[in-house]
Amino acid sequence: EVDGDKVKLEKLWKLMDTYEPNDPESIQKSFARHLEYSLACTRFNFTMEDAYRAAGLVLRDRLLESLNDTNDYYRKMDVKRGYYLSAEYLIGRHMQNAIANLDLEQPFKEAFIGLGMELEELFHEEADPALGNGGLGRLAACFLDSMATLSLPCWGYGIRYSYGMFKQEIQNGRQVECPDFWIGDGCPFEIPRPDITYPVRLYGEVTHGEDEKGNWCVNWVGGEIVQAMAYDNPIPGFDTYNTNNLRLWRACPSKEFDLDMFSAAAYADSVESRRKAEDLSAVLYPNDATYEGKELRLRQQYFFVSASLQDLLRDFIKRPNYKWSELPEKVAVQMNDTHPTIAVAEMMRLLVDVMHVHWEEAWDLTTKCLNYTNHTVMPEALEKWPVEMIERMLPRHLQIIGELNLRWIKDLQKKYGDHSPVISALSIFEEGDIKKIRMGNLAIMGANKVNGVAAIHTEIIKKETFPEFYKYCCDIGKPDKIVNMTNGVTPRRWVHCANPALSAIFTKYLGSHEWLTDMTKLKGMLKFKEDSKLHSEWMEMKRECKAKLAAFVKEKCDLDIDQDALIDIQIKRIHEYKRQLMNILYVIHRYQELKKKSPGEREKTQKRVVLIGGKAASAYVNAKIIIKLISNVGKVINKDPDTSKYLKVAFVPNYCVSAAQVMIPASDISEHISTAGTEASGTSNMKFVMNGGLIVGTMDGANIEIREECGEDTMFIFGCLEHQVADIAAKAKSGHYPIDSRLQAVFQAIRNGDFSHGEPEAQAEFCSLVDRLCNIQAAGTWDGDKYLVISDFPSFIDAQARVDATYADKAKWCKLSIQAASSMAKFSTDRTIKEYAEVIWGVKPAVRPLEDR
Ligand code: 73E
Repeated sequence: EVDGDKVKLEKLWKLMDTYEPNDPESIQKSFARHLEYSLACTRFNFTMEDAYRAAGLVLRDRLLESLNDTNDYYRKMDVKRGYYLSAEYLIGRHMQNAIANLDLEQPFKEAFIGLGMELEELFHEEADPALGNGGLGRLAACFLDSMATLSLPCWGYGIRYSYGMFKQEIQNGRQVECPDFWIGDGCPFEIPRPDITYPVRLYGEVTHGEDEKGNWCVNWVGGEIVQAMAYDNPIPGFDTYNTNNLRLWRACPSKEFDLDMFSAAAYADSVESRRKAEDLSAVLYPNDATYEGKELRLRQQYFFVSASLQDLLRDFIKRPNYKWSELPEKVAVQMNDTHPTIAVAEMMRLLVDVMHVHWEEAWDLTTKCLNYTNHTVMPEALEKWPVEMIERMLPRHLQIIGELNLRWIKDLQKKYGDHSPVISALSIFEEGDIKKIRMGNLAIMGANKVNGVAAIHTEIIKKETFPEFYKYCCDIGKPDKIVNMTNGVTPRRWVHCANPALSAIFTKYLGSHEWLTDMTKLKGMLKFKEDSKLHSEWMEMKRECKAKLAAFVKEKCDLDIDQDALIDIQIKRIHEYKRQLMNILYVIHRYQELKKKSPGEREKTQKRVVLIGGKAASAYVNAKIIIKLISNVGKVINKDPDTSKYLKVAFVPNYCVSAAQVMIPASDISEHISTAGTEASGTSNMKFVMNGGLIVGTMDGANIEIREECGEDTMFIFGCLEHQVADIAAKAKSGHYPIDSRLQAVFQAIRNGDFSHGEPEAQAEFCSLVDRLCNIQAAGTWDGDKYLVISDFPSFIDAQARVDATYADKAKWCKLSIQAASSMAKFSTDRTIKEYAEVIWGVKPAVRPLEDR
């Protein structure tokens, strides 16, 4: 810090006694200044990208004022802080959202119109930061928006990957992954903080010694040290002066040079090893809901967890006269899935080894501060790291985990007897050829609260994923250690920004935009649900969205779509459990039915455009074949003159947040059709309904709760229920698994090569998909139709028929659309985050008043 006696702080202070003015002319001036002085362009010669960047800097100035003053306010009020630890944030583009949340829409629009520029054009210049895979990462981003909007003193911590989620290109119907260097020439919304760095050690060994006071202590020494450097991303709240922070860590070489190395011939090696440190935060692993035991991934996890905990503890001890016993009154940490759960051991290490807190007290503090969210019950996603790997990379943490487990097992033995089977299920260590550490068990043990992300999911966690834990919690009188926190989405991005026409309707009919921070206000729309004036405005809104979608599909797929058709969309990661395969099999069935009809009969059928989009993990063979099948089916159907007027299907490449913002508002129907009990929640289902789309869905994840809120008539439900799955699978194993004749006809067409375009490879792949579904008994183990596509297919056809019948009555459809969209209050992340803050974190709003600077 500068010397306050010498430097004229008061004078400096007075120079900035006001905030940057927000009238259109000041915005224009600020824009011109940034063009010239920040970007070194001239005011007469710049590109659209320069204009975007300069506009971004205009916003950044305002964000910084608010971020700094919010931080000062939180510090002054000495409030309890919440910290969200997530390996992923799928934030999407900043600019439009920042303008809306800073309440600058009007002046910005005027300012840029005055300069002859459309804001929309600027928005398109921005790269879409995709530092996440799918729902889990997007949820984290929506959470940040709600934390800021609710004026909660909460920060996000994560990794600043240089390469985000890959860009998906489709070449000859197949996915090709291209690197996404989203940073390009720099992101104007982030603030690099070279002054905020922490060392993170990896590998090395543990030795014992004495500290300065002669006390016995543990030292973790050697190995390599990487520096974590902070990049801050201001997160403005809507209708509040609070701006929170998303702090992302970038790996940099350590600051100290090994001078011996530099003087020797090893100079080049030394530089190379420093350069390698940067690999740590280079790339996001593109796996969603699956897990690979890759060493670099564990390094990434430890890297960001260690830096984040060091940062938040440093902030805690900056407070005058801090006491460790106060930590749980000042700090709550949320671990987003198992990815950051090494935090349990790292918190212990920092408290015990670095801060010299006694083990028992450190454990008490750790288990009071940390919380864990589980996002999936798919066994392949529950992380387990080989003990050998942890021992090499984090030797001290292995000791800590070993000690924690020892104490834990002793406690369990006292309760359940020495040889109870419960003990091996609850142990952090999994025995076997390769001994492993179960991160889920470590997380639950170290957490104050554990939560699922939808009602059905939380019940499955209790009964199936972690039944022994739940029983233990009940036995010690704490059944509410496991709680439900149903997911949500932010209405600011997903209604107001994505669908301005709908936002305007809500505001007009409700008389204010209060619904944007209190979605229960939307209930006020229900009294207009049969109002013919609203109907025509609502349909006009849909037409507008469909026109934007049509332009988008033309650009991305070179396909013309009929804007009067029913728009049917399935966009999400490609995964067998999400059953995109069932969707495309149905499209083939629909095509076959159309072909059977006379031209006159065809005239009477409902026109449909089916759009499917999503990325497949690069090593996920079946998911990639499904993409190819969808593309190929599209090629056949779209150019068939008998049917193309009535049915079109396309695979939309590179599904991402900005694509979602165009596609979701335009849908009539969207598909959320996972096998019951497999999709923890789903969140796009919520976005579609908020935009007036209806859902074809299974009784899975949040679909169940959406239906409860909106009414059974607004959802086209089909398929078996979660409790029926085991029975159907058991019957299938014993050979009873009938295939509907309509599905057999679809299989036959695929086997005939109707969609293979004479490509032998595709033909073999498509047959492999079909064979696998039909293979109900493979070598005694059931590896056939694991996700019950065959079993659910007939009721899926019925559901689609109900869709067509309902859509035929336009007024009825419109009424259901209004009814559903107006009943979605529960699915705002404002509600979700309020629950986290109240039930889990104990963090209260700290509303920053607007004072002169
Ligand atoms: O059902 C979604 C859920 O809506 C679930 O599959 C997803 O999380 C969403 C938000 O709660 C999810 N993603 C992952 N696990 N569950 C995951 C796992 C490993 C790597 C990346 C993502």
